[in-house]
Amino acid sequence: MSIKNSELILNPDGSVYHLNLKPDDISDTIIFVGDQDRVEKITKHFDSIEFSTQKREFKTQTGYYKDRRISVISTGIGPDNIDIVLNELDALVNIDLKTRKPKTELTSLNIIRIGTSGSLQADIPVDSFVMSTHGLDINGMLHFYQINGISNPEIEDAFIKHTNWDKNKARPIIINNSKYLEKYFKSEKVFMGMTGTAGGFYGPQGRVLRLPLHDDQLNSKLDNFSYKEFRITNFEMETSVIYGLSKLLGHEALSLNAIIANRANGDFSKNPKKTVEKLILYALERI
Ligand code: R1P
Repeated sequence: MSIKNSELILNPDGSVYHLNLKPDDISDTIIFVGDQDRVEKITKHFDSIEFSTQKREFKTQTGYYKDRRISVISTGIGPDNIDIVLNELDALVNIDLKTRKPKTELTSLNIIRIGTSGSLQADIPVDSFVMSTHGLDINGMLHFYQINGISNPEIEDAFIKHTNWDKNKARPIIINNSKYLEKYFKSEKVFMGMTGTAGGFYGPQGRVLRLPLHDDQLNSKLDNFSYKEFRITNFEMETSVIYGLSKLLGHEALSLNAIIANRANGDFSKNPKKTVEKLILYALERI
């Protein structure tokens, strides 16, 4: 059965609906950034750029860094955008866009997120790097898929108990990174830990401007959660869904985070651009 036009939407030129991409436009190694202006901060280090496009916040460039063909794509902000980006990238490699049928031989993409994030731990300072060993999903998007078997119920149960998690909120899900990618990017320069992925920037990450929070203790409960060797190191808005959808679709994914704020002691980086640039170079050297 072919996938209907309303479900897999293609533009008149045959590209996928939001990303504006055709299969040949992308590499199987893809760097995700949030900010569309960060795409060129990465590709300025490339030896050549063969393809560029942009639709809305989704900007893509593909080119060569040394002998590696790499695509860089901006995902914008939040789990909802990752749903679009990962499903459309997967369609580019794993669905025949002419017959609109899934391919029998599947391609696995290598996805590396280079993001910014706030540390939740006083000992993980601004301007450091965190590699997400797990994504702690507290935004609920993944519950719309069949997620049995991709998560860590034992750690999730400990987290639910520790935080007295409200049953009206989606059950937290904890998903592992790609161990295959981890070994290329791990070093003494990088902190390792669980990354909380929220579905918003203010209330969902415990920031109060004018609205009171449902649970004003949630951030401190996240700070002091520990289970075996696991603790929650940082907060952002994409990692858990990148990990979750990648596991479901058969792709390898790893999230690297430049720590630009420290929520435990209130610090903010004096030069976040420099920290992001350092993380970009760190990632490119190892890709
Ligand atoms: C919020 O300001 C955004 O910054 C962080 C969050 O995850 C969210 O997307 O990451 P990026 O810098 O990668 O966008």
